Amino acid sequence: MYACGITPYDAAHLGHAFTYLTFDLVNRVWRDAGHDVNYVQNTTDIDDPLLERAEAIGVDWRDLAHREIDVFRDDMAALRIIPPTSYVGVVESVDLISDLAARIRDTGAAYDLDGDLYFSVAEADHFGEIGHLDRAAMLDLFGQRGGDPGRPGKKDPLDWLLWRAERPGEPAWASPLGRGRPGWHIECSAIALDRLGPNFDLNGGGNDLIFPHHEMGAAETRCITGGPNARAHLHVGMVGLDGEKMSKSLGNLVFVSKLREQGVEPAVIRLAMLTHHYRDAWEWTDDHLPEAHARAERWRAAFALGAAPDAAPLLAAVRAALARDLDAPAALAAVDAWAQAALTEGGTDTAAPALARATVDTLLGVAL
Ligand code: 5CA
Ligand code: ZN
Repeated sequence: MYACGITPYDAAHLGHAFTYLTFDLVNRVWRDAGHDVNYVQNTTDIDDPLLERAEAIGVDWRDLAHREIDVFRDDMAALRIIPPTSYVGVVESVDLISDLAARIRDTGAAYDLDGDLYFSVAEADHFGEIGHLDRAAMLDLFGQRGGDPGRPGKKDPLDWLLWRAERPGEPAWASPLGRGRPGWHIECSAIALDRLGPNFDLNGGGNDLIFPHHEMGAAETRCITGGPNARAHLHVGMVGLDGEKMSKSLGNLVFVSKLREQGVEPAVIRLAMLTHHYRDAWEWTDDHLPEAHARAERWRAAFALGAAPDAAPLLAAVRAALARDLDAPAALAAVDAWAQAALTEGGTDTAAPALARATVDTLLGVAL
């Protein structure tokens, strides 16, 4: 599977954490089913927002990226998110990416605009297969999410950048397309195709990436392979704060690293996020942490008992809940019910507390 990774210009917030928690649940479910999971995640270590932030704070863009990548990986480890098999940066993949852009150009699906290379949406068969949006919605989102619908000279406002020719003061790399740097979508198409091949099992990220990122990425891959890039897509609901999507550009953020600094146990942060189904949009509120803390304490008390009710049905219930479209809230409810019974009615199974703890640890990633 492939999950779109961070653009490392600011620390990981709870929205990012929720997205990677979701992919972690997929990873755990697949591993539990006996699969060998090849999980690839990119890092957008060169892009406009990174360059803009680096310039604004007077830091070299490479140093900013390295610093934020370190914080992100440390936060993910603390949250017990199993690392991807490979993290792949854009900077280290420029050859791969420019090669794919050149192959697309050679099919005739892309054109030159003042030295920049654009994918012509008119050449994209099946365009709309990922997001199923109408043209007005596409235009609107393209303008909001890094696209350039208004650039003069394009054949269609929805045509998108594959390769950006060198500009004064911007980093650039030599390529068959001349010196420059990659557009956004092509980085994920190229890295996924190289590491996972065509039609891999699962592609995804937050649902803010459905359009344009995953739509345009799928079109790039289809242009070369003639088929879909992935068998399925998974898109995670947006985490919000105070009525808005939590986003680096809006600045309404709750950082995982800040919560950790304040002494919040990572397992409690993870439990708080698990109370939401991955598809749903939800808001971070102040009651999340005390509720998750109370749940962690109840579960801990039950795991510490010398005997409890049989936990084999609990293991089966957690597996079944996750198998039903990763229903984490239902999995928590099953553990709650077992813990409640263990604490109030007791039980005679001396192996049960350890089995329940291992279930929660292994399948939900919550170590208590
Ligand atoms: N580097 C690109 C993907 S190639 C990017 O979108 N980076 S990001 O740093 O903006 O986001 C990293 C991941 O977190 C993406 O999968 C994105 O969809 C997800 N994400 C961003 N904000 C939120 C949010 N508020 N709630 C849930 N997921 C989010
Ligand atoms: Zn991506």
